[in-house]
Amino acid sequence: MRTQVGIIGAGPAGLMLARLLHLAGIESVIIENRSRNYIENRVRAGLIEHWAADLLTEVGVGERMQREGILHWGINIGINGDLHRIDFKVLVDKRVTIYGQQEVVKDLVERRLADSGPLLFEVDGVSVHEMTSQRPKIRFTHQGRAQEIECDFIAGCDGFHGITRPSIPDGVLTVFERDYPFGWLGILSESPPPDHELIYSYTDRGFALYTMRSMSLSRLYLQCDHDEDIDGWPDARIWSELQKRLGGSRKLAEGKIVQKGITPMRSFVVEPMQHGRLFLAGDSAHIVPPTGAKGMNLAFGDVVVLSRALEAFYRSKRDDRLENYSAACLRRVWYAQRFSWWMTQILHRFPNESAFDRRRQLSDLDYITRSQAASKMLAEQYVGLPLD
Ligand code: RFL
Ligand code: PHB
Repeated sequence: MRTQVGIIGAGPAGLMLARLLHLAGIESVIIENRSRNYIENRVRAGLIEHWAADLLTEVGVGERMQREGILHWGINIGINGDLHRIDFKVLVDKRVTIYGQQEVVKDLVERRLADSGPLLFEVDGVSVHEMTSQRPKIRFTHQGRAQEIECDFIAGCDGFHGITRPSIPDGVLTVFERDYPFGWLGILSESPPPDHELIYSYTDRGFALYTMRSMSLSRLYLQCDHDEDIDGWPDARIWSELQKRLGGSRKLAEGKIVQKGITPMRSFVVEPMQHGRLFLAGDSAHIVPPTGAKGMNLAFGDVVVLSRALEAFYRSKRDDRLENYSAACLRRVWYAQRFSWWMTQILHRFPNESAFDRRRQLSDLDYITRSQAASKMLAEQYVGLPLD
């Protein structure tokens, strides 16, 4: 096979990149190692920044999101049971959209198939070759047959556990990372959320987040130990802890738990996000803890930059934008890293924290809920900084 851009991974990054390239008249092939059913049902992110929701609409995949997504013009911060609202409408006149990542993936897959663009599921043994040549190659097996795609460029959109980042030779990438000594236990429950907007709840028992996929399906998270065994969390214990961490500020209806899992928390960036003609985008290049709701949005940001650079290359043979890809992404990436780290560190309990640390967190929370300048700083970053 021969194509202009070989895309590894059909997550938000790979699928959006393929759509943007299609609109620019650039061919691509996407390969994905999971099944269509698997990627369309994987429960992950649920919050889309202002500009990213506009992007989905502009590229022609926003129709169902506009019907089924829920617009939020603010969030609540709970401080030991006292709720404080941060009003995005008043502060920055922007909103976020609640719409599941797997719904975004379904819409993008459907669009890709309507575009008649190649999208191969359940590929195996993927490897990349000759990254620094003019004709990099992707090898893999599909339906039992060995295949090779010869490309002009390769986009590594294969997530944090993918193969593209580790294929870059030693010494090229610098890693910046931080692990957090806790995780999030997340559930999906067939019950209404406690509020029509999100509640980020700081409590002496640890952090909890109350969000939703719809007004009858709640997505609820509890801070837990990083090595916690899910079997130690029967449903009754989860509900009891969620009730306590809401601190009576709202009524929490309990329902049937339809999904349950533990997510580790990590901050991670590699620099640069490119090597020769291989470009990393989304989680393959960086991970944020979910507290700031930035991961999927960052993935979209990267592929917008990459598609513009590829368009400049094919339209006018300019490679300066490709050369500058990493630098152009990293400013946004680091803003999101800092924001996600900051939200994480003001809201969670840490194993070796002192009484001083707890007072400092409370003071930070008090400041962001009382000072207009501070709440505007939070709002501006939460709804997402626009792309340049
Ligand atoms: P993905 O979604 O991981 O997609 C990568 C795809 O590549 C495939 N793959 C391969 N394909 C071919 N060959 C290989 N060798 C391959 N190896 C892997 C995978 O099967 C997969 O289909 O990465 P992408 O596209 O960069 O998208 C990133 C987002 O998925 C991620 O950042 C977000 O889910 C993070 N995140 C959130 N982001 C938000 O913007 N808002 C949120 O509210 C939010 N909440 C969350 C989150 C992530 C969470 N978890 C579970 C990590 C909440 C949670 C709990
Ligand atoms: C989610 O809807 O899953 C979600 C929302 C906000 C976050 C993290 C996760 O900060």
